[in-house]
Amino acid sequence: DSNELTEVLNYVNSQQGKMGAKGEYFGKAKGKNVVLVSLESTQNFVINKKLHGKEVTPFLNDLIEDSFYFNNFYHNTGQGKTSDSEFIIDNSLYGLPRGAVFTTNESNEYNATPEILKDEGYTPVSFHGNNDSFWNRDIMYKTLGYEHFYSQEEYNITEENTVNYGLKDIPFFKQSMPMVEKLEEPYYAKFITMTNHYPYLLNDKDMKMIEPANTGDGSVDRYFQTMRYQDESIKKFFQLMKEQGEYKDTIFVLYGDHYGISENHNRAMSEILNKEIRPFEHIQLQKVPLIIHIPGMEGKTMETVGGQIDLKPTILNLLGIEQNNAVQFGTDLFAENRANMTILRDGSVVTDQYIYAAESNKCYDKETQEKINLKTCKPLKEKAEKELKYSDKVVYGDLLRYKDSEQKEGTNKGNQS
Ligand code: GP9
Ligand code: MN
Repeated sequence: DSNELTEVLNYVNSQQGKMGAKGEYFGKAKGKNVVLVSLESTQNFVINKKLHGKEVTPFLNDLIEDSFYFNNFYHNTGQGKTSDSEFIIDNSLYGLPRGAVFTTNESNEYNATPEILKDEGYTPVSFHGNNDSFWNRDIMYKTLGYEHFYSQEEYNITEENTVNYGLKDIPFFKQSMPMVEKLEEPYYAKFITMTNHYPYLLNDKDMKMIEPANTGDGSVDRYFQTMRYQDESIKKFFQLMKEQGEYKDTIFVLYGDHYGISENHNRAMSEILNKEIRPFEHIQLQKVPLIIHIPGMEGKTMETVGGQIDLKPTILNLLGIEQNNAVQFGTDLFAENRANMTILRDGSVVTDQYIYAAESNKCYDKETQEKINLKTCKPLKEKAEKELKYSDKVVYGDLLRYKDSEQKEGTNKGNQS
């Protein structure tokens, strides 16, 4: 009931930086288009990685130089994979401990970024070359406030331009451009890539721009090829955005949606990384890249520890949209007083100093990378349990329906003061 909502709000309010924390970039991208690019299965270890003497992500490596690049950024997803990342990013709530919130709680009341931005005059849309009902997106997107979903039916799909789940990334971006042209500005447009998806297939020889790795584990070996292909597609997308005159009025938020290489491939991964994969490394492998590119702004590597949960307040703050009394678990990644940490869906925690690995119940010192007394991680473990429980309460109890319209007004229109 509404008392439960108050309890959650009190918790969120009591946590460092959780609510209302603002970074120095507040309002710096006011009125700009927002382009989100979901990088399928893209883990951070590929950034600046060389294989056979060649960069795996040459375009992203260059882009990072002119962007805010967060090198301690984690996915917070669970079983809902891509759909969890979408949910977390738009709501600053966690996905569920089991299943996908996109399919189990699609009629809840939310206060998602697309809905908030629509009230600010934005056009919120999503682009993806798979059928619209995958992950229940057709239903959930309406709930979250997307105005339109450009899915499979709106693309020209042939046998030649598809692989695995659907349209390949290069034709995906190319065919999206005329649809982007028609969007009323400013827009909030999400592009969900797909080619770098397990089991990492490319049917066209020309698209294999790098030799596979040679661990003998086929999916790990091919991962670098589909990753290299994805990088090329992003490069082409940026070129097209420039050619079409969209680029300079737009901020770009590129992020990895979740891990691509599971624990089943630890043997091959230890070969790739040249070290044993202990729980410490396993957690570090949950890092995904976050690149925030604002044309005309200088690049900077950001060390702050964060996750997808932080993107909603980060984006809204860049746009100068104030959040009052928002039920959200993330903090503006640019805020100096934010708690330097993130919580993974399995209850693991990463801070600037420690890693708590929930599955194995182990505590590590980040600097020495050595296991330390579990007691040190106990407060982190407890905080994670509490926070995940509160988030789950919001979703299972559909608590946002108790947020009265007055409160909602305050959330949405706070920048008018
Ligand atoms: C499917 C694509 C992949 O449309 O988003 O989903 P995933 O399996 O990564 O959750
Ligand atoms: Mn995915």
